[in-house]
Amino acid sequence: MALLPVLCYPDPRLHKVAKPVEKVDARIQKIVANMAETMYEAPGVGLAATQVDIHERIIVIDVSDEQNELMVFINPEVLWASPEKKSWREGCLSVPDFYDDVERAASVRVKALDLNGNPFEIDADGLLSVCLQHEMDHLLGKVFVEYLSILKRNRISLKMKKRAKELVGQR
Ligand code: K1U
Ligand code: ZN
Repeated sequence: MALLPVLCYPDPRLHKVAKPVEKVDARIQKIVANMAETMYEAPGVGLAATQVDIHERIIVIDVSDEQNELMVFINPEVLWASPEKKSWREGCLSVPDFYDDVERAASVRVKALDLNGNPFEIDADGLLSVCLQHEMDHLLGKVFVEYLSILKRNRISLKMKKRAKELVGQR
Protein backbone atom coordinates (compact mmCIF):
# COMPACT_ATOMS: atom_id res chain seq x y z
CA MET A 1 0.00 0.00 0.00
CA ALA A 2 1.07 3.60 -0.48
CA LEU A 3 0.24 7.07 0.73
CA LEU A 4 -0.98 9.27 -2.10
CA PRO A 5 -0.32 13.03 -2.33
CA VAL A 6 -3.54 15.01 -1.77
CA LEU A 7 -4.17 17.95 -4.15
CA CYS A 8 -4.68 21.29 -2.42
CA TYR A 9 -7.22 23.95 -3.37
CA PRO A 10 -7.05 25.93 -5.67
CA ASP A 11 -5.31 23.25 -7.80
CA PRO A 12 -7.24 23.17 -11.13
CA ARG A 13 -7.13 19.35 -11.14
CA LEU A 14 -9.68 19.42 -8.30
CA HIS A 15 -12.21 20.67 -10.87
CA LYS A 16 -11.92 17.70 -13.26
CA VAL A 17 -15.04 15.55 -13.62
CA ALA A 18 -14.38 11.88 -12.72
CA LYS A 19 -15.32 9.10 -15.16
CA PRO A 20 -17.30 6.00 -14.15
CA VAL A 21 -15.27 2.89 -13.31
CA GLU A 22 -15.82 0.35 -16.11
CA LYS A 23 -14.73 -2.76 -14.23
CA VAL A 24 -13.97 -3.29 -10.53
CA ASP A 25 -10.71 -5.21 -10.84
CA ALA A 26 -7.34 -5.51 -9.07
CA ARG A 27 -6.28 -2.05 -10.31
CA ILE A 28 -9.35 -0.42 -8.71
CA GLN A 29 -8.90 -2.49 -5.50
CA LYS A 30 -5.31 -1.23 -5.24
CA ILE A 31 -6.47 2.39 -5.72
CA VAL A 32 -9.07 1.87 -2.95
CA ALA A 33 -6.44 0.40 -0.57
CA ASN A 34 -4.12 3.36 -1.20
CA MET A 35 -6.96 5.86 -0.79
CA ALA A 36 -8.01 4.27 2.51
CA GLU A 37 -4.44 4.40 3.81
CA THR A 38 -4.19 8.06 2.77
CA MET A 39 -7.53 8.94 4.44
CA TYR A 40 -6.61 7.22 7.74
CA GLU A 41 -3.14 8.77 7.78
CA ALA A 42 -4.43 12.34 7.18
CA PRO A 43 -6.63 11.75 9.25
CA GLY A 44 -9.97 12.26 7.54
CA VAL A 45 -13.41 10.71 7.46
CA GLY A 46 -13.62 10.59 3.67
CA LEU A 47 -11.60 10.87 0.47
CA ALA A 48 -12.58 11.09 -3.19
CA ALA A 49 -10.29 9.81 -5.96
CA THR A 50 -10.23 13.32 -7.50
CA GLN A 51 -8.33 14.56 -4.43
CA VAL A 52 -5.46 12.17 -5.20
CA ASP A 53 -5.48 13.08 -8.91
CA ILE A 54 -7.31 9.93 -10.00
CA HIS A 55 -10.33 10.93 -12.07
CA GLU A 56 -12.54 7.87 -11.63
CA ARG A 57 -15.72 7.65 -9.54
CA ILE A 58 -14.31 6.16 -6.31
CA ILE A 59 -14.93 7.26 -2.71
CA VAL A 60 -13.76 5.90 0.64
CA ILE A 61 -15.45 6.90 3.90
CA ASP A 62 -15.09 5.93 7.55
CA VAL A 63 -17.24 7.88 10.01
CA SER A 64 -16.87 5.37 12.86
CA ASP A 65 -15.39 6.51 16.19
CA GLU A 66 -12.68 3.86 16.05
CA GLN A 67 -11.95 4.49 12.36
CA ASN A 68 -12.33 0.77 11.68
CA GLU A 69 -15.44 0.69 9.45
CA LEU A 70 -14.25 1.43 5.95
CA MET A 71 -16.98 2.09 3.37
CA VAL A 72 -16.19 1.97 -0.34
CA PHE A 73 -18.41 3.57 -2.99
CA ILE A 74 -17.62 2.94 -6.64
CA ASN A 75 -19.75 4.79 -9.24
CA PRO A 76 -21.97 6.30 -6.49
CA GLU A 77 -25.27 7.89 -7.49
CA VAL A 78 -27.84 9.72 -5.37
CA LEU A 79 -31.21 7.95 -5.76
CA TRP A 80 -33.07 10.27 -3.40
CA ALA A 81 -32.30 13.37 -1.33
CA SER A 82 -34.56 14.61 1.46
CA PRO A 83 -36.22 18.01 0.95
CA GLU A 84 -35.24 18.71 4.56
CA LYS A 85 -31.89 20.52 4.74
CA LYS A 86 -29.25 20.54 7.44
CA SER A 87 -26.23 22.74 7.99
CA TRP A 88 -22.95 21.10 9.04
CA ARG A 89 -19.45 22.46 9.71
CA GLU A 90 -17.35 20.89 6.96
CA GLY A 91 -13.64 20.40 6.50
CA CYS A 92 -11.65 19.10 3.56
CA LEU A 93 -8.24 17.45 3.25
CA SER A 94 -7.74 19.55 0.09
CA VAL A 95 -8.35 22.77 2.07
CA PRO A 96 -6.46 22.05 5.30
CA ASP A 97 -7.33 24.07 8.42
CA PHE A 98 -10.45 25.71 6.96
CA TYR A 99 -13.90 24.81 8.25
CA ASP A 100 -17.23 26.39 7.40
CA ASP A 101 -20.94 25.68 7.45
CA VAL A 102 -22.57 24.19 4.36
CA GLU A 103 -26.27 23.40 3.97
CA ARG A 104 -27.12 20.09 2.27
CA ALA A 105 -29.93 17.52 2.16
CA ALA A 106 -30.35 16.04 5.66
CA SER A 107 -30.64 12.46 4.33
CA VAL A 108 -29.77 10.71 1.08
CA ARG A 109 -30.20 7.29 -0.50
CA VAL A 110 -27.15 6.33 -2.55
CA LYS A 111 -26.47 3.39 -4.82
CA ALA A 112 -22.95 2.26 -5.67
CA LEU A 113 -20.75 -0.76 -6.33
CA ASP A 114 -18.73 -2.35 -3.55
CA LEU A 115 -15.12 -3.54 -3.71
CA ASN A 116 -16.25 -6.76 -5.42
CA GLY A 117 -18.29 -4.91 -8.04
CA ASN A 118 -21.62 -5.82 -6.42
CA PRO A 119 -24.35 -3.14 -6.37
CA PHE A 120 -25.73 -1.94 -3.05
CA GLU A 121 -27.92 0.87 -1.71
CA ILE A 122 -27.59 2.78 1.53
CA ASP A 123 -29.72 5.31 3.41
CA ALA A 124 -27.55 7.89 5.11
CA ASP A 125 -28.09 10.72 7.55
CA GLY A 126 -25.87 12.69 9.94
CA LEU A 127 -22.14 12.78 9.18
CA LEU A 128 -22.37 9.92 6.66
CA SER A 129 -24.92 11.88 4.60
CA VAL A 130 -22.80 15.05 4.72
CA CYS A 131 -19.64 13.14 3.88
CA LEU A 132 -21.24 11.27 0.95
CA GLN A 133 -22.54 14.52 -0.55
CA HIS A 134 -19.19 16.27 0.02
CA GLU A 135 -17.23 13.42 -1.64
CA MET A 136 -19.68 13.09 -4.55
CA ASP A 137 -19.21 16.82 -5.18
CA HIS A 138 -15.44 16.17 -5.43
CA LEU A 139 -16.14 13.60 -8.18
CA LEU A 140 -17.99 16.36 -10.07
CA GLY A 141 -15.05 18.72 -9.62
CA LYS A 142 -16.68 20.76 -6.86
CA VAL A 143 -14.92 21.75 -3.62
CA PHE A 144 -16.99 22.71 -0.56
CA VAL A 145 -15.60 26.27 -0.52
CA GLU A 146 -17.64 26.87 -3.69
CA TYR A 147 -20.73 26.99 -1.44
CA LEU A 148 -19.21 29.93 0.47
CA SER A 149 -19.30 33.62 -0.45
CA ILE A 150 -16.89 34.80 -3.16
CA LEU A 151 -15.19 36.91 -0.48
CA LYS A 152 -14.49 33.90 1.76
CA ARG A 153 -13.42 31.79 -1.23
CA ASN A 154 -10.93 34.41 -2.44
CA ARG A 155 -9.53 34.75 1.07
CA ILE A 156 -9.05 30.97 1.31
CA SER A 157 -7.44 30.86 -2.17
CA LEU A 158 -4.97 33.59 -1.22
CA LYS A 159 -4.08 31.91 2.09
CA MET A 160 -3.61 28.53 0.43
CA LYS A 161 -1.37 30.02 -2.31
CA LYS A 162 0.68 31.85 0.35
CA ARG A 163 1.06 28.62 2.32
CA ALA A 164 2.15 26.70 -0.81
CA LYS A 165 4.82 29.37 -1.53
CA GLU A 166 6.10 29.20 2.06
CA LEU A 167 6.35 25.41 1.82
CA VAL A 168 8.38 25.66 -1.42
CA GLY A 169 10.64 28.28 0.27
CA GLN A 170 11.33 25.87 3.16
CA ARG A 171 12.69 23.19 0.84
O1 K1U B 1 -13.18 15.17 1.44
C1 K1U B 1 -12.36 15.33 2.32
O2 K1U B 1 -11.43 16.08 2.13
C2 K1U B 1 -12.49 14.62 3.64
C3 K1U B 1 -13.25 15.42 4.68
C4 K1U B 1 -14.66 14.86 4.75
C5 K1U B 1 -15.67 15.70 5.47
C6 K1U B 1 -15.56 16.00 6.80
C7 K1U B 1 -16.53 16.74 7.44
C8 K1U B 1 -17.61 17.20 6.76
C9 K1U B 1 -17.71 16.91 5.42
C10 K1U B 1 -16.75 16.15 4.77
C11 K1U B 1 -12.54 15.27 6.00
O3 K1U B 1 -12.35 14.20 6.49
S1 K1U B 1 -11.99 16.69 6.80
C12 K1U B 1 -11.26 16.09 8.31
C13 K1U B 1 -12.27 15.76 9.34
O4 K1U B 1 -13.37 16.23 9.29
C14 K1U B 1 -11.92 14.84 10.46
C15 K1U B 1 -10.66 14.41 10.67
C16 K1U B 1 -10.38 13.53 11.72
C17 K1U B 1 -11.37 13.11 12.54
C18 K1U B 1 -12.65 13.54 12.35
C19 K1U B 1 -12.94 14.40 11.30
ZN1 ZN C 1 -13.09 17.36 0.61
